[in-house]
Amino acid sequence: MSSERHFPNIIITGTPGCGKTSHCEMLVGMLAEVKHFSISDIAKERKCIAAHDKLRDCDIVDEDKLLDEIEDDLEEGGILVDWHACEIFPESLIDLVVVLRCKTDVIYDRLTERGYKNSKIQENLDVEIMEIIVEEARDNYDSSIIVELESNTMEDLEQNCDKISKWFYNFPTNSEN
Ligand code: DAT
Repeated sequence: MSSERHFPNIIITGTPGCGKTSHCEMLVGMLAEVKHFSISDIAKERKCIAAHDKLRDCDIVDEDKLLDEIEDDLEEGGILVDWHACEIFPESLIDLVVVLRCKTDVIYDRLTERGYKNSKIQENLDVEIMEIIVEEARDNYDSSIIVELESNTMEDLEQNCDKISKWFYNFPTNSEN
């Protein structure tokens, strides 16, 4: 955790469909000081797409370029990073990593509604079942800054955002998740 930043940087991560964007949007409404950085949007806007993976039907982000683009903002603080991966962001610039967790039937329904094809839904269900994103967080950040939160219901969403906003305002004195 850095004592230089006035406001913390928080990664909101998790399997696609788990509610990252919904959490960030609710938090933006609750916390006047935060900026929502949707990494997939920023990568497109700032031309950080290295290629398109046809098989998986997803963009491959040039992670070094992307990090160069947003590093100054992260140094200032108050950023909500919204992405399904977390490892590219240096630990020195991150104060909290929230990994959203979802029941597989809930993710299945959300991704079906989004129009994903079956193979892409299955791939994402595997990511959730195998806890790939939690493992990635554990491999890259101190366990004291990682928190897993359930995101199955609207009640979960509201409670999670309450927790995160309390933590946000207690920063930097609060090292507890
Ligand atoms: P992500 O950004 O992780 O891909 P999202 O925020 O776009 O996910 O959410 C996908 C859909 O699920 C969207 O229709 C909103 C809904 N949703 C997200 N979190 C939820 C929650 N905790 N309870 C109910 N619906 C939720």
